[in-house]
Order: sequence, then C-alpha cells, then structure tokens
Amino acid sequence: MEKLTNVVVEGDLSSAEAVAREAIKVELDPLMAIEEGLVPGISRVGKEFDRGDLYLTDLMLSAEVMKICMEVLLPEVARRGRKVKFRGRVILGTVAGDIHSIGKEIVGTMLMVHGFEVTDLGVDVPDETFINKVKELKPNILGLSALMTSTMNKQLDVIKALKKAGLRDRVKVMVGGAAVTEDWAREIGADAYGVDAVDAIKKAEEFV
Ligand code: B12
Repeated sequence: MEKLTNVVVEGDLSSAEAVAREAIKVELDPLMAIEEGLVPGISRVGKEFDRGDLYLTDLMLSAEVMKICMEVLLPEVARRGRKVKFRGRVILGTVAGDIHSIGKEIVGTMLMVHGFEVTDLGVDVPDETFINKVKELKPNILGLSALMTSTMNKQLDVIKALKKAGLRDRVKVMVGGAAVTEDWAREIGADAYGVDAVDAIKKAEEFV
C-alpha cells in the first residue's frame, strides 16, 4: 500500500505501471489498492498543492501516475467482479468545465461490477449531451460528478434542463465529487448523493 501511495506522491511515472502490477501479483485486493493506496497519495498531493507547497505541474504528474496505476487496477476490479444479474442502466459524466475524471471512473467501474450497464460520457460534458443521452438510452440513473465549487452549479443546470425537456421524472439523478455535499444534493433537488464509490452503489441499488 505504501509503495502505491509513494509512487503517486513522488509522481514517479517510470515506476507507476510496475508498482500497480506488483500489487496484483502480491494479491492485494485491487479496489483496496486504489482506495487505500492511490487515493491517500493523490489526497496528500492535493493538500500540498492547496497550501502552495507544490506546483500544478507536480499535481498533474501525480494525477498521471494515478491514471496509469488505475489503468492496471480497474480492469482487475472488473475482472474479479461477481457476475450479477443486470440491475439497470447508468449514464455517468463529469459536468461541463470540469476535467476531473479519476473518482468518476472508480464509481463507474464499481457500478459495472455490481450489475449496472454504465455509459461513461467522459469529462467536461455539455448539459445538452446529458439530456440527449438520457433521451436516447433511457437510463435508470444519471450520475453527475463535479470536483470544483466553480462547476458544481452545472449539476443544478442539468437538473433544470431535464425538467425543461420533460425528462426529470424518468431518471434518478445522483451527484458526487469532492465539491459536493449531501446538503447541496438536497438543495438542487437531486435524488441522491454518493460520498464515495461504495456509497454510490448502495444508493444506486435503492433505485432499481
Ligand atoms: C487529481 C486532481 C487534478 C488532476 C485531475 C486528473 C484527472 N484526470 O482527474 C488535474 C491536475 C488535471 C487537476 C486539474 C485542476 N484542478 Co484539481 N485536483 C485534483 C485532486 C488533487 C484530486 C482529485 C481526485 O482525483 N481525487 C481522488 C478521487 C478518487 O476522489 P473524488 O474525485 O473525490 O471521487 C470520489 C468521490 O468524490 C465520489 N464521486 C466522484 N464523482 C462522483 C460521481 C457520482 C455520481 C457519485 C455518486 C460519486 C462520485 O466517489 C469517488 C470515489 O471514492 C483534487 C483535490 C481533492 N482533494 O479532491 C484537486 C482539486 C479538485 N482541483 C482543483 C483545481 C482548482 C484544479 C484546477 C483548476 C487547477 C488549475 N489551477 O488549473 C484544474 C481544473 C481544470 C478543470 N477545468 O477541471 C481544486 C478545486 C477547488 C475548488 N474547491 O473548486 C481541488 C480541490 C484542489 C485544491 N484544493 O485546490 N486536478
């Protein structure tokens, strides 16, 4: 675990893949490796960036390392996932103006492993794309990720756009991301808030 944390903190691109593969080799649970190894690493880097002790380039390097490790570990989470019956369909994306993808990808993989068919629209997703995809795919749940105080309002905009398109009653809206709280979710009229991937699954299962 410590190696995983350190490789992210140090932004050690050249060792990233090997450290993630080693975690699988020594039979660490891949989800635990992400949540207890990688996430504390990126959180520590985030705090140092916040204090002004690190440059954005350092943060970007650590995020890149995190992504390389996740590319090894997430498929392993999916591969080991229980084969469960189809539970429902989820559309997931990070709202417009926001390019943070890491948490959303963890949530997406976990939902998939728990029997949801997940369509991940990526990051910086325009409101209209969410609306068009809800029309097209008729999901049970729409998941909106926002990591910044400057982009969380977009979650409200998407909910308003759903209402305007007459789709609000047809889909449950679940919101999450570092900037978001339970109170915010209630305030904007979302159906649920997920603090992390495990919570997201719990809430999603209540809707299907
Ligand atoms: C990594 C990172 C980056 C990387 C992102 C790489 C990538 N591909 O994602 C890079 C370097 C690119 C980046 C860029 C920027 N970042 Co940044 N970043 C972070 C950092 C350090 C970690 C985020 C992360 O991945 N955490 C790990 C994951 C696992 O956690 P998570 O995302 O919160 O997700 C979990 C839950 O929230 C939840 N969840 C997430 N999404 C969803 C969705 C649903 C539906 C549900 C139910 C649950 C859920 O489940 C996840 C799993 O447990 C945070 C600090 C922090 N503490 O969050 C800053 C942070 C989010 N960034 C910040 C900023 C300011 C920026 C920049 C503007 C920097 C700049 N000056 O240019 C740009 C933004 C550009 C843009 N337009 O989006 C600020 C936001 C401040 C604010 N309050 O608004 C933060 C908080 C750092 C800080 N303290 O200043 N960033």
